[in-house]
Amino acid sequence: MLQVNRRPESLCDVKMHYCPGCGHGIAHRLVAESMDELGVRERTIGVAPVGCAVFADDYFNCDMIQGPHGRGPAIATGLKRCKPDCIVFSYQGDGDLASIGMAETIHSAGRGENITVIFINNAIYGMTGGQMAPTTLVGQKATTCPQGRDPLVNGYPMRICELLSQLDGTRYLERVSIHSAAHVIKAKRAVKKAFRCQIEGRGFSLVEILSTCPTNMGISPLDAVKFVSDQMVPQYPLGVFKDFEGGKSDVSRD
Ligand SMILES: Cc1ncc(C[n+]2csc(CCOP(=O)(O)OP(=O)(O)O)c2C)c(N)n1
Ligand code: SF4
Repeated sequence: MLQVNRRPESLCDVKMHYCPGCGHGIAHRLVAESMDELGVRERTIGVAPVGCAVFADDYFNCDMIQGPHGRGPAIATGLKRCKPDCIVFSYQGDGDLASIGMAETIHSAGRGENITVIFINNAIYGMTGGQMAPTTLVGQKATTCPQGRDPLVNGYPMRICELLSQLDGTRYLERVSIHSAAHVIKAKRAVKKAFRCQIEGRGFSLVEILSTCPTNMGISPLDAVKFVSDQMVPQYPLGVFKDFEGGKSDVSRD
């Protein structure tokens, strides 16, 4: 029988611990397929975050290192500078990347490090029980804003791609989503292109993936998908914010 779909070689043959309907598993597959298709698995080093993806080193079949509490891009910077032939990616949630690790995110992007960041924006802190994230929507309930996020008290959600697009060091920034099969296919293209950006030595790349956390959104997996498409996408418009192919940055690493 012809096998049409199979587990990518860059994913270990183990059960993942993610909740039903969680977007992390899909995002992992897209990263793994990209590594396979670009033939870089054996020279790739991934940095795992704090948050639910803390066990990513059990799942990706490449070299991995732990980079807790938002330090991912700093660790990725060190790895890439010491081992320029390696492909280095940091995999981070919105708490990890946009809260605890905002400084590392901005400064690695500003320096134009030739690394790839995979940013999972599920609008909430997953692992620690549903606290408000920098990306939590106005009106969205979280354990630390049980009445819903109020901008007067909690401030406004942060759009990371838009923020980073102001920095000359960034070469490829795209926001994608996984709320439908068609969007997953587009997300895959973006992840692969981000890796290609690094392989070609062009500089900092980041793909923001709008994702689901049904457990802490307190809704079913299907409703979580709807939440992403109906609530998150209007707040976080999908698209390319910086592109090294016809891009806006003038930082040259060629
Ligand atoms: C009570 C508590 N507050 C803060 C932390 C630090 N911390 C570890 S993971 C995390 C949130 C991670 O959320 P996110 O990065 O959005 O990833 P997700 O779990 O949603 O994938 C925080 C704040 C902690 N471990 N415990
Ligand atoms: S808590 Fe949320 S982010 Fe974490 S595994 Fe469950 S669904 Fe995924």
